[in-house]
Amino acid sequence: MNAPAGFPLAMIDGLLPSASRVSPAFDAVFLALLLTCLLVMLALGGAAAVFLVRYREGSAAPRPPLRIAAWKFETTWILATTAIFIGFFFWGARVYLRMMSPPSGAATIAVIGRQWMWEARHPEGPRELDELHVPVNQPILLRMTSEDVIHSFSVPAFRVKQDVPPGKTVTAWFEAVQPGRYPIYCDQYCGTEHSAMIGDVEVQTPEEYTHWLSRSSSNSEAARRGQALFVRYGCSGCHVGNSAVRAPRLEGIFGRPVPVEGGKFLVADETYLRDSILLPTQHVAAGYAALMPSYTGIVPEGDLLDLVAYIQALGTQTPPPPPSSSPASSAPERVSAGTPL
Ligand code: HEC
Ligand SMILES: [Cu+2]
Repeated sequence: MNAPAGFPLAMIDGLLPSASRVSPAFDAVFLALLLTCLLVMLALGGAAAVFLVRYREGSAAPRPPLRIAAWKFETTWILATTAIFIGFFFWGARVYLRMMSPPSGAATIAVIGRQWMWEARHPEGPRELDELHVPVNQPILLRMTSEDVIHSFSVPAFRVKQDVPPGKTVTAWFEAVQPGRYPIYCDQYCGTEHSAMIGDVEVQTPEEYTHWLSRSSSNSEAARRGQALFVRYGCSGCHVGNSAVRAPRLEGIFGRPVPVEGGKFLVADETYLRDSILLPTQHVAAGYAALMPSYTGIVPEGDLLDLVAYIQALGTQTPPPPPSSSPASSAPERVSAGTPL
């Protein structure tokens, strides 16, 4: 990975990649503090061990009176260590303040923590789950909230860790200096699947990022149109939570194998979704009656693409719990609520 200058820092880098603008400064304080404490510990422990043996009761070691006054020795020792550790305080505070003050011109991305995923919303439109695409060498300001309990957004490679409590917006910033993938963790125990609340930051070159952004923006626009069409063509009447007709939920099916009549599994890719809409009797979802009407000649090609984009966007969601028996009237709202597009 990207090794910062100097031996001890490179050593840390071998254990933990350092990929942000502030991480060398962070590592320098951390390592200097660690080494100083280690030296002090060895010196004190060593002296204690030597004195224990040498001046044990009955030993022949000479015990002449001290040649300097004890208070001089002790004052020097106390002042010197105090100065060193106060020095550490100011050094650490400087790095901390730098980490807490986003540079002007940082690009803002909203991050939402919820049990158990990280959602990122880019101001240009795209949303992503458990992934965060950012351009290299560009300061990024994260404005973070939680929808339920305390989470903690952590990217060790960037030396970023920020608790995200509900009912509050907190910020963190970083500037990635090396393209690559770096793990995101939730660092605050937040329930059963806390350990699964992980993801990746994908640091891209500016060209790759622009490309990703435009592709995702057009996808997300298509999905937004698709969401409206899903209601307009009446799909939501059957496919949403508590409808009268029993139809499969479409969240989470994209890209996954779905069971069809006859004991087979088919991957729900674009072709499968297209066929399901135009020729629903061709592959009937296992366990469901073939009640879905054919939309051949009803849904034009462009709308079909948007509907598929919508189902694809639903695909990143975890499937909802099985439908309960409450009234169907609230059905259309349930589609739009919490649907990342
Ligand atoms: C009258 C109710 C009804 C309507 C309206 C309806 N569907 Fe369906 N849909 C079903 C049923 C029932 C199934 C399961 C049986 C089957 O596969 O034919 C199904 C299956 C599907 C599948 C395959 C799911 C899987 O798990 O294999 C997709 C995709 C789908 N519908 C999309 C749509 C879209 C998009 C629309 C609107 C353009 C729509 N449906 C309108 C009832 C409906
Ligand atoms: Cu969490």
